[in-house]
Amino acid sequence: GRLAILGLGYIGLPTAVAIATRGVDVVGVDINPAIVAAVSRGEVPFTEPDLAVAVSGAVAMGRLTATCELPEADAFIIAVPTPFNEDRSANLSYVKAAAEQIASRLKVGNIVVLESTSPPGTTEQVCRWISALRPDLRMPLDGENGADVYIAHCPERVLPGRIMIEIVTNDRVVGGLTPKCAEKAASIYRLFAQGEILLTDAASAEMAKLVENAYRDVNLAFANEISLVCETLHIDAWEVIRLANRHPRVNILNPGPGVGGHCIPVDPWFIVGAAPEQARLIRTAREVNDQRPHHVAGQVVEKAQRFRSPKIACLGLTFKANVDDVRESPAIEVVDLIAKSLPEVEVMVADPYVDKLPKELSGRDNLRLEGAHSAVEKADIVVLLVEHDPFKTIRHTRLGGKVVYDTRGAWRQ
Ligand code: SAJ
Repeated sequence: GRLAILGLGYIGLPTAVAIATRGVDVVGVDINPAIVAAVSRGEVPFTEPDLAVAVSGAVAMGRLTATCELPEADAFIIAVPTPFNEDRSANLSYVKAAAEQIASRLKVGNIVVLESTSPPGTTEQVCRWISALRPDLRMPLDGENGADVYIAHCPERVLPGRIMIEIVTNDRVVGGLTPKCAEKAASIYRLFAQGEILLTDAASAEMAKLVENAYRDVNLAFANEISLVCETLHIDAWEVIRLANRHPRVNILNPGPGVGGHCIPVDPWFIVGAAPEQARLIRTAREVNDQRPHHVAGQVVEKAQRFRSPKIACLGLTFKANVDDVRESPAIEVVDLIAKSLPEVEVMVADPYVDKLPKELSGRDNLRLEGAHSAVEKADIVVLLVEHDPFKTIRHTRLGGKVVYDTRGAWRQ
């Protein structure tokens, strides 16, 4: 059989490899010719531990190919982005385009799986988009007299930095438009998933994924709020959290400069959008977390007032530790706010995973990239924004006599 995956990003490519290494012919499809060219050469256009070797192996074995043109296949997996619009509603244009491409290739017996994180009802919408273009096919929602194709939602839930492990070991939720659809889609995940496969309906699967990320967001907001409260009361939040976490049923996360990444700052809004009156806590958590970069930047600006012409070193730009992903990174927002508020001040940024200033920062001429050690050496104020492993050893040797603002608690003890 042949399986096509639409979208060769952080989810699509690892999934393609996982399935290809189980002896299935996998075609990866992407609208970006540069990504298609890279994958065809056996290369990965981004960094994720163990992915590169897996891709080059699957391509060398002839099991994984890449193209811009969707071919016919037995099963299709949609793994395209679902960003949000200005008004925070979900932008489903990539999903719609994928569904329409699939419609043009669909044959009786095919399976279509939506993996992209989506608002409740999107899997049904995918069915309607396909149905509109293919009135000749009986769709799963058409009633009891059997369907020609099977449509389901199976949300990805892998953690960046651990994708190659989690894609195999995580439990998977598979929600079908009908029970038969869920069964059919599950057969794909049984190929490579070692975790349990949990069958449900499509809307429950959609909602479960959103709830997972909203749960984490609310918990992060709680930690960030504790940090804010403690700061106001001149109490050490890290010490408080360390102590509270010794309670058997308390597990508070680490406060930080904000919540980034492509999922957690976005997905809770899909819940708020679906039930705005009811989702009050979820909305507030988003607002608390979105406020963090402003608060952190404000603290740095305040510390800078103590100096006549301070030099500031900001360590870390990515959205979290030990990854090279700068999407929705609170660290970038903090750096931008500092550089904007202090146009006369020299701001040095260091990140071992970033070799050129992200475009959001390229317009600020008081900003420059610098090696971590020399930035720290020259700086009066050192701000730790991301707890990359190489930064953890800096404190012992180089921080004496400087104003240090450790937003991650990585230099404590
Ligand atoms: N962060 C903190 N303090 C902490 C932990 C994290 O400030 O104690 C920050 C990180 O620095 C980062 C943000 O939170 O800015 C999110 O990082 P993360 O590691 O919690 O999550 P992601 O965005 O890498 O991946 C999440 C995961 N979801 C959950 O843990 C519920 C992952 O399983 C999902 O697959 C992924 O979102 C996704 O794609 O939806």
